[in-house]
Amino acid sequence: MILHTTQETLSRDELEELQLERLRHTVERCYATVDFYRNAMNELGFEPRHLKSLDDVRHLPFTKKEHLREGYPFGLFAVPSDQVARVHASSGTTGKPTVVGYTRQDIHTWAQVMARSLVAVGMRPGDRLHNAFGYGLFTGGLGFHYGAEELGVTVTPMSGGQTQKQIMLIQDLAASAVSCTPSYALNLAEEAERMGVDLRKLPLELGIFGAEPWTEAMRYELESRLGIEALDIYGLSEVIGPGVAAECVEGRNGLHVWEDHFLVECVDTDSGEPLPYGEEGEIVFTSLTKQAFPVIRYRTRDISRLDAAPCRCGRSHLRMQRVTGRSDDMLIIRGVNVFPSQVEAVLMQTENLSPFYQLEVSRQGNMDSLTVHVEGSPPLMAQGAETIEQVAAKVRKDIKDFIGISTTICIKPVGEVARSEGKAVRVVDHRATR
Ligand code: DLL
Repeated sequence: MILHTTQETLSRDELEELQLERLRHTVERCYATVDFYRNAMNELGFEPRHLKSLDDVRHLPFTKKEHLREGYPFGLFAVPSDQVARVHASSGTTGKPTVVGYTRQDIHTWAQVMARSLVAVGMRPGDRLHNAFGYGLFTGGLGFHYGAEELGVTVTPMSGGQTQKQIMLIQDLAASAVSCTPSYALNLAEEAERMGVDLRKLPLELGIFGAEPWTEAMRYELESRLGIEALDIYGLSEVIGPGVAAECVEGRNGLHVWEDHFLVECVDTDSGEPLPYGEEGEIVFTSLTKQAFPVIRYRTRDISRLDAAPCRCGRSHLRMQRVTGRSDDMLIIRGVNVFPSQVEAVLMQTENLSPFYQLEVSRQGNMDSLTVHVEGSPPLMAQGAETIEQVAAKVRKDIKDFIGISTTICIKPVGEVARSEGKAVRVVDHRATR
């Protein structure tokens, strides 16, 4: 069986030649058809003919979320409306969502990169996927659905919610893989335990998780509680949806970016200057084959690193390391930068805590304060206040030692931290509402 497509194993030279040809085409189309891109290029004195090599990408303007908002709803579309076969939208935390569009060809491209991602994480035709990503405006559900069908996988279009029913169907339909956010996977594990269903004894072998940051420690927690191998998949609606990059089961160390479709850069968050491989910065994508909604140098705000080292799977495409967090989720607590995932890593290494947590930020006077709400295991809660306080003191000390901030740790009984059905809300920031 062919395990990966020939585009995944092109030599660097072949790949870059293909990328340059596709980049030229994309830039020309954007210049010719989208006012925003033409104006932005004109402002920098850049014309499509100036694009001589891939390195010239750094002379192109960045596209930011606010530009997409200003263009709401169709301002950045590059095809007439009768060629748009579908739209999706990403939920903005405030105001209008961002609308993205696909031609029929784009939907085909998306299905292909998703099918490729599913192969990378270890799925094969004939497998059975229980897809618990939300169907609708969110790209998760339909992205996985089309990719699974493209590959020849049987898909259960479950969507989110109805957790008990999900457990029943995973069991009865003998799912071999489940896809959802890592936080919802935890929710599934907990519900199964409550229902007396041992997921580890079922045919379920693989979890494909993404759409939110998660840690290595969370991977091991999910693997042991569900009896699966848990792999990471990445994407964003502005670029296509899920399937921009995926981990491979052979390497389990970074996500291969499908570079024949998405040109990736890692830039300094403040200066926007490209960074060498290995350095942490903001990931930026330029779409190379999209028709309806091409993006040029889209600033994802996702923080990661690019890795050009060969992977044992044989794919030649660069890997991006697990996303640590979004630059806009980064909390600055009394001058120290903190990502929720750093707190997660400390919580997950502490015995007797359950992995459900939420961070609450508030301001007293001029001082920011961070309270970590986390659930204790039932045995811990049964031991009484003194023992609970000892665990809280240890977590407080570990966070101070590893991250450098003082926190208040609030250990609660099981069920008192909100459960997620999609992307978990990790931070409640009361400062933002002032
Ligand atoms: O979350 C697409 C997706 C669906 C990806 C299902 C993976 C699985 P958006 O709603 O537009 O699209 O949100 C995109 O989610 O910029 C990241 O901040 C975050 N994100 C996505 N995948 C990962 C991941 C979908 N594997 C935003 N690790 C992105 C960390 C992720 N963060």
